[in-house]
Amino acid sequence: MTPTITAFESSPDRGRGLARDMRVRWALEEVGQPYDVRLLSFSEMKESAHRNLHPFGQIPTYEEGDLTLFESGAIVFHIAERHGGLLPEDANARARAIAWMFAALNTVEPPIVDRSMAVLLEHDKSWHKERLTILEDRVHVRLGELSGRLGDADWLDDAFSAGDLLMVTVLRRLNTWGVLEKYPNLSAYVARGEARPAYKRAFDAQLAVFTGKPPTS
Ligand SMILES: N[C@@H](CCC(=O)N[C@@H](CS)C(=O)NCC(=O)O)C(=O)O
Repeated sequence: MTPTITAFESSPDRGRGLARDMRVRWALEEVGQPYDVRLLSFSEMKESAHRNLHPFGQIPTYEEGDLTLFESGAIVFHIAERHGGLLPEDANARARAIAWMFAALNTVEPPIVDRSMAVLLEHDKSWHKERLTILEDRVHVRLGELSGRLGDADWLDDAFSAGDLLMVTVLRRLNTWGVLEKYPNLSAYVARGEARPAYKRAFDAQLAVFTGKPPTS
């Protein structure tokens, strides 16, 4: 059965891979599962038809037969469980890859999102500069720790996994700040993720929504 995901009809980044349907698209491309996309306007996301699928009125969602999921991490995990290629077979390696999925979403993404939200929504406040310094310091702490752990490895725990997929998409949220350049191994890590054919197909498909041109790959 072909799953259907939801995505922005009109995205703040104009389809440059930051909206969280990108994670789901990438996971589906990695496992070779075709999918359909239903595009939603901001107002449609808040209507009851969509809230029945997503209690918080957001994207992405995932529908497959009588299963409906929300939360990009849960959706990527579901895809990784149902198909080979995104989680190792070995039980301990699999558990570690899942730990990295949680780390990406629970430990690394929150300070990055806090900083982006401050830039977007609080730039006119008198305390903005002071708060931004605090938030940026928190991001640097996490990046330093992650960089130290990755070292010169290609991926976080041996082979590429759903943990890397989520971590790369989380780190890409820093693109507009340019801070990743200070962590050459993390920049190279993100570039390795972006170089994967499945990533490129997912990126092209998301971008095509905004350019109106069909994906090239
Ligand atoms: N934790 C959720 C976050 C979902 C989320 O923030 N989605 C954004 C797009 S990337 C959204 O729908 N924003 C519009 C809104 O919240 O009204 C996930 O990972 O799926």
